[in-house]
Amino acid sequence: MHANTKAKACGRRAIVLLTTTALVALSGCGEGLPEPQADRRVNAIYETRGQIVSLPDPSNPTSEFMIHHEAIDDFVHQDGVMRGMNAMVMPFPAVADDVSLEGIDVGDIVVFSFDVAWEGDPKWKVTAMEKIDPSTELTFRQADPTLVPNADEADDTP
Ligand SMILES: [Cu+2]
Repeated sequence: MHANTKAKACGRRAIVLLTTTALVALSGCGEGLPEPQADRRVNAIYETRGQIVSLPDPSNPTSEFMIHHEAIDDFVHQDGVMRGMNAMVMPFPAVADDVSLEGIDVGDIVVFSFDVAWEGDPKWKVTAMEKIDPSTELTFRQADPTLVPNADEADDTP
């Protein structure tokens, strides 16, 4: 039942986020395209905006890739419940092979996607990243799942 809940969440995310990056999500959900890492099952993928706080530095093993991201209202937690993710400074320990951080600097405003694989290692991975207008004003607020369109109906789908 637990696995079913997660599979449902995965399908829903892929449909909601039908952007170019959603194609990556679909492959991660095991529908259609082959999964690049067969042992890392992706539960969902999310797109949000954020500001680069720090970049990984190969010469400093303790350095981290940190992004101050906006709230993700439709974020589904490991228990399958959509409680959202508040705006936060979040470490991203992994970046997909096809995502380049070249030209990305601390302070840049970006739109990016990351996938979530609760039982995977890493648990989340950046799957897309693009700089946006540096004058973009980000909003750092608490998550509010009630803002997600049709969230209730989707949760009740058999
Ligand atoms: Cu976060």
